[in-house]
Amino acid sequence: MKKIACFLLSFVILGASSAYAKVVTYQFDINTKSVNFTGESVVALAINNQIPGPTIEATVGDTLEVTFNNKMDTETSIHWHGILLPNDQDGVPYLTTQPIAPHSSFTYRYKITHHGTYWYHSHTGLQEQRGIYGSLVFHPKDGERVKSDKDYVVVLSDWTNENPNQVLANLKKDGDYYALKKGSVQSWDKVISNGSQAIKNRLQGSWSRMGPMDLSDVGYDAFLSNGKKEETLNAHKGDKVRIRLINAAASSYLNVEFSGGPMTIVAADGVDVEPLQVQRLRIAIAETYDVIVPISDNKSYELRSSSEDGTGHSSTFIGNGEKVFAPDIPKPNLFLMDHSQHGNHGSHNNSAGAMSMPATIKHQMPQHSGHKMENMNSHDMHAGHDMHQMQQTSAKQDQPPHHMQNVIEYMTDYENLRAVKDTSFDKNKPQREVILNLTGNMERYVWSFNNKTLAESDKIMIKHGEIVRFVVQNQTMMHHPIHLHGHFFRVINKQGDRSPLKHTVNVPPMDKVIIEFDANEEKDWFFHCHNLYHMKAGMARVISYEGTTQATPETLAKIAHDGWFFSGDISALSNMTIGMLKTSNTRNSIEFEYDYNYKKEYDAELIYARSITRFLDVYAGGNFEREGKDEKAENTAIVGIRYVLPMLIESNLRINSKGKVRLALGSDLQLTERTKFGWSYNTNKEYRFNLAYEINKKMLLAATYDSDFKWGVGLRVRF
Ligand SMILES: [Cu+2]
Repeated sequence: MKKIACFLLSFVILGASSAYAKVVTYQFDINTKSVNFTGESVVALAINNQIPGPTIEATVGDTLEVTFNNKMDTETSIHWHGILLPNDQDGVPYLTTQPIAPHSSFTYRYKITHHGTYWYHSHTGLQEQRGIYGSLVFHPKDGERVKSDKDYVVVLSDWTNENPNQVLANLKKDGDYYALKKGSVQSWDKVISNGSQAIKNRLQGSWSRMGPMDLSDVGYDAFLSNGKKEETLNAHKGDKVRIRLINAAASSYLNVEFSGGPMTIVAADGVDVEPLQVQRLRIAIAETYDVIVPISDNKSYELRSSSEDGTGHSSTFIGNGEKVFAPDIPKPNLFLMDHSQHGNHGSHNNSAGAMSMPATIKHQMPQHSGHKMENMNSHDMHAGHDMHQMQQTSAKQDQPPHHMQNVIEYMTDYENLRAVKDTSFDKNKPQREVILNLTGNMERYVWSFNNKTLAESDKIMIKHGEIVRFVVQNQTMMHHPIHLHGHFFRVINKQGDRSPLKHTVNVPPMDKVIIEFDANEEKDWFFHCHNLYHMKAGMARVISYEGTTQATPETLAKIAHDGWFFSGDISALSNMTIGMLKTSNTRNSIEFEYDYNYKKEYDAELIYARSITRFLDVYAGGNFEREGKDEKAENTAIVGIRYVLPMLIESNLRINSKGKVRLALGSDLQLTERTKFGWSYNTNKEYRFNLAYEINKKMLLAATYDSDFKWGVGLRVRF
C-alpha cells in the first residue's frame, strides 16, 4: 500500500515537473559562407548560413539543448557568454569542453537558471571575427520587469575582409599596422598642429616610454547591425521598444545613440538594473545592454552604433516613415588624451573614482549626471528630433521614478548602474584579493596580465566558498574588456550594496577597476580580455578551484599556443642595400640584419634575442663584416643588450669576441602620416639618417645618408 502511494506520488511529481521544465532544442550547422559587405566577396563562417547565427530563445527553468553540426574542415567550439552553466558545457576547447571536430556534431545541454540578453560565439582561434556568433534571449518566468510593446535583438559586430589570422600576423609585425588605414597615425605634424597640450602629452608620454594612445588596433571594413550595415525594425507611433544590444565585435568599442531621444537602460550584461536614461552609451566589447526606446512619431528613428575610433558605423532604423538620423560623433582627438590624472587613485574603499572617464571625453563632452530633459533641447534639434513630441510621449508613460528625470549625456563608466537588489556578499566569508595588472608590449604586440602571457603563467588558484576580489589596474594605453566565464562579478561602484553584477567590465587606460565574485563553482574557468586579438596575444588566465581543477600543464599548453611570426624589411638603395629578416614569438626572436654597398663591403649580424621586459632584450650571435674591398672579412661572436631609454630611444650595447665594446643609439620619428625619419649613431662614429615615405604597408620610398656609404635613394619593401 505504502509502495503504491509512493509510486503515485513520484508519478505526479514527474508529471508536474515535465509540464513546466520544457526542453528547448535547436539544430545548427556551422559552415563556410560567401559574403560581400563592401563589394569584395569573402569566405566567412556562418551558423545555419547566417551571420550572426540564429537567436536562441528559452525561458528560465527550461533545459536548452543545442546541437552544432560542424561542416567545416577545421575544429570549432561554442562558448555561452555570460551564462551560468555546468563547467563541461562552457565551451572553451581543451579547457572545459572538447572541441567539435571537423565533420562531427556536439550537443550542448544545460538548464537555464537566469534570464537576460547574452550571446554565444566560437572560442576557437579567431573564428568569432569571421562570423561564428549569435544571440541568446532567456526570458524570465513571470515576464520582464520593464514592459515593452516590441522586443528586438540587435547584434553589433565589426567586419574585416582580411583573414583574421593575417590581421594578427600584421599586428605582430607592427602594433600600429592599421593606423594608416584608420587615419589614426599620430605624427609630429599633427601633434604640433594640436598645440602645446598635445606636444606636452607626447613629450611626457615619450619620456615615460609610452607610445601614443590609440582606441583600436584593427582597421575594419564595415560595422554591422544584425549582419547588415543597415537594419530596419518595425514599430509604430507610441511604441516602447526594447532593444537587446549585444556588442559582438571582435575588437571594437561602440558608441550607441538613438535619434528619437534618450534610451532607458533596463539591463546590463543580462541582469536587470534600475532604469537609467542615457543619450549616448559606450558599449565595451562583449557587453550587452537592454534599452527601451520611445517611438514618438510615424517616423523611422536611427539607432546608430559608431566604432569608438571613429572609423565607421552601422545603423538600425526603428519605426516606419521618414528617416530621422542620429548625429555624427566627432572623431576622438587622440592628441589631447592625457592619462596622467588616472594614476593610482581609487583605493579599495574609495570606489567613486575607480572608473572615471577617459580624459578625451572630459575634454570633448563633459558628463552632466544632473542633466534635465529640458537641457537636451539643442542636442535633440541637432538630431532632428521634435522635443515637443518626446515630452508628450514621456508624459503618457507610467510615472517614471524620480532619478529617471536625469539623462546622462554620454555614459562611459558604470558609476550610475544600480542593481535592483542588494548584491553584497556574506561578510563572514573568507576573502581573497588578487592584484592583476593589465600589461602590454605594443612593439611585439604582446598583451598580458602582470607582464606574463597565458603561456607563461600558472593558473590563478581560488577556493570554493570564498569571495574573490580582483583589483585590476590597467598599465597600458588601451581599453581592455575583461571577461570571466561562469560567474557574475560585482563591479564595485558608488552604488555600494547595489553595485551591479556583470560578466564583462571595461578597464580604461591607466585606470583601475575592482570586481568581486562569490567562488561558488568548481574546476576551471577562463578569464581574459575580450578583445579577440589581445586574448590571442596572451591576455588571459585560467581561474582554477583548488581540489577540483582539471587543467594540467598539457591543457594549458594547448590553449596557450605561442605562435611564431615572420617579418622582413629590405631596402634596395642606389648606394647600398639594407635588410632585416626576423622570426619571433612572445619572448624569443631570431634576427638577421645586413647592409652591403655592392662593392664587397658588408656588415651582417645573426642573433638570437630574448625579451626580458618591454624595455629590455638580451641577445647573442655572430657579426660578419668586411670594411673595404681589400680588407679581410672579420667574423666575431657577439653578446649584447638592447634597452629602451626615455624618449623611446633604443640603445644597443654589445661586446664581441675580440673584446671590443660598441654602444649604439637610435630612434624613429613619425613626421607626417606617411613619412618617418630615423637616425642611428654608434661609438665607432658610424651614423645613418633615413627618411621613408609609405606608399602602402608593403612598399616605401627611401632615402639614406650613411657615414660610410653616403647618399642613396631607392625602394623599401616590407613583408
Ligand atoms: Cu585587451
